Amino acid sequence: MDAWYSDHHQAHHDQSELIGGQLVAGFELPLRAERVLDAFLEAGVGLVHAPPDAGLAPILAVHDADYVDFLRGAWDAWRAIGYAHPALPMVWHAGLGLPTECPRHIEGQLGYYAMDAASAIVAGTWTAAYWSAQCAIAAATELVHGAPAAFAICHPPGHHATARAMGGYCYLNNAAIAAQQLRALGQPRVAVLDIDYHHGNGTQAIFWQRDDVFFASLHADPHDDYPYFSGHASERGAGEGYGATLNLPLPAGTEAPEYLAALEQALDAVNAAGCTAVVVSLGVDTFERDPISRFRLHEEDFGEIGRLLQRLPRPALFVFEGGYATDEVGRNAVAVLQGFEGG
Ligand code: Q9C
Ligand code: ZN
Repeated sequence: MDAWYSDHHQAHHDQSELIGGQLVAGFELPLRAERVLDAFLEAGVGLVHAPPDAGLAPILAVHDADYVDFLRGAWDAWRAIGYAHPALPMVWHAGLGLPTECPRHIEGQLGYYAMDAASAIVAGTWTAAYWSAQCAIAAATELVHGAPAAFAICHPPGHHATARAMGGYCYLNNAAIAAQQLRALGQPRVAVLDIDYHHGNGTQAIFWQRDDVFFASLHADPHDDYPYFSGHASERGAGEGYGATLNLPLPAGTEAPEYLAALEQALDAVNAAGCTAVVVSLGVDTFERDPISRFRLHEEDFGEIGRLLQRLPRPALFVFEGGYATDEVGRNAVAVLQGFEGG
């Protein structure tokens, strides 16, 4: 399979992150995508293309226009009041129990459009997020033209971003944009299978009330891990979308046998849902030495995951999400693709 990668992703760098109350250099580095690109080329999986510019329309098919305007202008507004460090939200309206309006001040807007303080905005964030989404859009478009599989080497990642909020290192939901693009180009029912360590809350929320996109996710039990407020097994979707969401939370310390059994359950559900195309949110932060996660998958388990994914419908689009063990992230992500292709 071929991959899509844009050098513009490097513009999103030097974000800060609050860990245990301390502002530290973030885990979410451009180096991660570079390692994935290197491993993809080294393994000879396929060609790598730079995405063409498909414009804002496929992004606006998923995200609200006011949120997109905020993302585009946030850094300049932050700079204009004299701040030079990465922009982080510090005030939220959650729990106030009153209706609200979008603030005019950038500090208020940051909280209005964020679910957490894990997604700093720096000078190049919009450029990088835009081109990350373009990688997913280009790969989805390629699938519609007949390729059985493709890989979008997205950075920054996307699956925590909702239609109108950033969070969890994510700004634009690349997987959701790709799934919507597949729908727009004629696929009647699309699945999103999310195998990142963290629940894909953004993707779930975007398709929560829809029956035409089936969402299945394996992730850390949200009672104990980020994003905390979604990903419980009881969440099944609503309205038309009731039954088109499947959550399989797993405990801290989960190893390959339990993980692969849950993956088989998700694959059964995707196949039973009669989907004609699939987007895989490919996070490899399930790795035993991932610095922010608590599953215990070994290097060789990623190939096995890929082999199990052969049961997915075609075409299949892999969208890179999390994975923070920088020495192994490339090999682990590419091992899934190689397993999928029968290697
Ligand atoms: N103690 C993705 O993998 N903070 N995002 C976690 C851990 C946010 C992860 C704190 C993690 C976001 C795409
Ligand atoms: Zn993750």
